[in-house]
Amino acid sequence: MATERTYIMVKPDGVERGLVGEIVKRFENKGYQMLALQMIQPTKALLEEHYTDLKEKPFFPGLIKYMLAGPVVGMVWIGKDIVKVGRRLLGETNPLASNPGTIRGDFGIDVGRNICHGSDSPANAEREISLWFPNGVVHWNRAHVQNLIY
Ligand code: 3AN
Repeated sequence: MATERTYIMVKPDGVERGLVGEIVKRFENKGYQMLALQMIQPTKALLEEHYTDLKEKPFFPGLIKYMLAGPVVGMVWIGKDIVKVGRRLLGETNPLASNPGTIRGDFGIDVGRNICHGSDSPANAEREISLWFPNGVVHWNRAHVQNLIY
């Protein structure tokens, strides 16, 4: 079991449908801690770098077009095994193959509109965090907040 960081991103369809709060809630309810959050209109260059492993896929141009359709909400989360468990919370790439109870299983029907992104390995998580948060991410300790009794 490893304490890791991951990059979770609500895609333009998820933002447009008002699912940001729902997705944040699921990660918070699970017990994970948010380190950073931003709404950003990504550039084509940023998306092409983010999805560099997929650039030979036939759906790549459509994927970039979809991701450019509006702002995304990107987040950094931290916690035990969060890369693997986070992807379980998201569901399968294809929402039709995703179990009810997962984000994609509960809210999606189309692989080309699958609501959210989650890093697929700890190494890719760190790559994506550097890409989307080039100024770095501030870490905070939950105990500090919990101890603020006045
Ligand atoms: P995941 O997002 O579950 O890690 P990847 O990395 O294989 O899945 O694919 C990245 C994104 O590319 C998906 N979230 C989806 O938006 C899109 N995508 C993947 N496979 C297809 C496909 N067969 N047709 C259309 N879009 C796809």
